[in-house]
Amino acid sequence: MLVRVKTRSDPKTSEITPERVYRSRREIMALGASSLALAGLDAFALSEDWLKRRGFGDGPAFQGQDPGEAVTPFEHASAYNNFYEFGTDKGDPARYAGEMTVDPWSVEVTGEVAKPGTIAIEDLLANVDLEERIYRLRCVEAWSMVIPWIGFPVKRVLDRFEPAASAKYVEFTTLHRPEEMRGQRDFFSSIDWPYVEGLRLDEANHPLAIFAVGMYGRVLPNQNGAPLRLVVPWKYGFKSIKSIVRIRLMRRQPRTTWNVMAPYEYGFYANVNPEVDHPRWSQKTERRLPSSFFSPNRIETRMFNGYDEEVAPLYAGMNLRRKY
Ligand SMILES: Nc1nc2c(c(=O)[nH]1)N[C@H]1C(S)=C(S)[C@@H](COP(=O)(O)O)O[C@H]1N2
Ligand SMILES: [Mo]
Repeated sequence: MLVRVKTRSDPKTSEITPERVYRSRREIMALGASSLALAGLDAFALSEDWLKRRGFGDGPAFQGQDPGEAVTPFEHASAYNNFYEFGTDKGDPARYAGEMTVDPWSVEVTGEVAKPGTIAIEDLLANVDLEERIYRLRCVEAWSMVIPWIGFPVKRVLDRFEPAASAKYVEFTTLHRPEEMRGQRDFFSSIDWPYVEGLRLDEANHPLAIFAVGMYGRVLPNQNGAPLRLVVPWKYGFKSIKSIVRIRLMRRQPRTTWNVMAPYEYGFYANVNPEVDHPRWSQKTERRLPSSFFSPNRIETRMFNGYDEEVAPLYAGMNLRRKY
């Protein structure tokens, strides 16, 4: 399928309009179903069928690292969300994220890399082995869930573009498409779109940091960040940026959305830490969802969200009260 091979003459992402990407997909489809089947391609890149062929898709398999805690029911994980691009109410993402087009989708990798480029998501995923990882997700708002993700280490993707020795940080950017994301059209929104997050390169390369393409044995629902989102389980949930379209390797620490908006409340590191309170509330405990007024299900928050054995070496010698 030569149409998929990237060449030096390919346009820069800045030149690719959504219509143009759409048209090239239509041209691929015009080749007909038989040639698609021969090439082993789906008309829709990240389908349930595609997941099945990768060994997933028949409901939760739970083959990953099991935290030994009850998995949050899918109905909660897919209905109680933070995705401000679709509104600030917890139910807004499930209500409105269906308005986002996730196919076709491509990701631009740029900055301090030997091989910058824009890659279609199906090509990005072509050679990666998917794994299930059952992780705790701790929101800075003091609620938490346990979610079985399907994904692969972030490092798998970064290495492919050959980060330069000068690369020390990674910046991730969410789709900016106000016509499909009503929160981005909201006149009263205080967020400077698009949503941006970032990690130190050694954090991004840590084996626990993954890109997720699915959860609960299915492809990611749009409200959970389809088709590709970051999951960094030892940090507050806002670091786990959704619906990523751009990855930039950088020399300096990137400016990230919440950190720029309220630096005293949201640090760049944002490691889960029960000893460092948010200025307006304690971080010592959390509500494990599902929870209700009558059974609040309040549990103690753990250092690095319980992943301290794995990730503490990343922060050896750092003052985590100052670098919160
Ligand atoms: N682009 C984008 N990514 C985002 C957010 C957002 O508003 N926009 N919210 C973050 C926050 S605060 C949390 S807690 C998690 C929630 O992920 P979930 O809805 O899959 O549980 O997504 C994070 N990623
Ligand atoms: Mo969050």
